[in-house]
Amino acid sequence: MRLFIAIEIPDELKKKISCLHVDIPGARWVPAEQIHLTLAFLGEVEEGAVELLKTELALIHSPEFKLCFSGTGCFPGRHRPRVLWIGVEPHPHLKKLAAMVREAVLACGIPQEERPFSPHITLARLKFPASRESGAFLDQPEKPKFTPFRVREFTLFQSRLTSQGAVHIPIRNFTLPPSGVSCER
Ligand code: 2AM
Repeated sequence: MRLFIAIEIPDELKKKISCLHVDIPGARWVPAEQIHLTLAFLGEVEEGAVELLKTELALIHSPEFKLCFSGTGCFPGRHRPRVLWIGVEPHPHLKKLAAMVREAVLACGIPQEERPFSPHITLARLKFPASRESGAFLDQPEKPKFTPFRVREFTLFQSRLTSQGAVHIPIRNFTLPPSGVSCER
């Protein structure tokens, strides 16, 4: 099965984020219900390895934290935007969680990319080269603001590819232990 591990975004916030949608030629906007913060993408994993993966993920002991948003941006760069996103502040506990998830996945013999974790929430994937509209979206003088929220768990998802696009199915949630730490604002 095709798997990934992510932080779920509260429904209220998903709705607000999806209000950022504007008309950009060739853009596929992520539907509100699928908005998430990816911690690790696993790709195809044999069914037999999923139980071990759950066991490894359940061993993760990383404190809960407050997730704060930064401005919008794109991958790989302004000259050739393919993915539009909202940035997420790299709270040390978020970086620690992503590193521990990565270790757990590797411990199951599932390969992971070498590139460093760059926390973001994908808004849209672009089919065409840079357009006036994508430039205007990234240059909005009024940056979107979203209320931070406390991350108390992370989730193992299955991504089922269908003719209507991917369907994300939560397989299991993993709770993070409480912490009194909040983000600097
Ligand atoms: P991203 O949008 O946060 O970059 C579920 O499919 C998630 O896994 C996607 O939202 C995407 O995260 C990430 N993903 C999907 N396909 C991927 C791939 N081939 N390589 C790396 N990450 C991928």
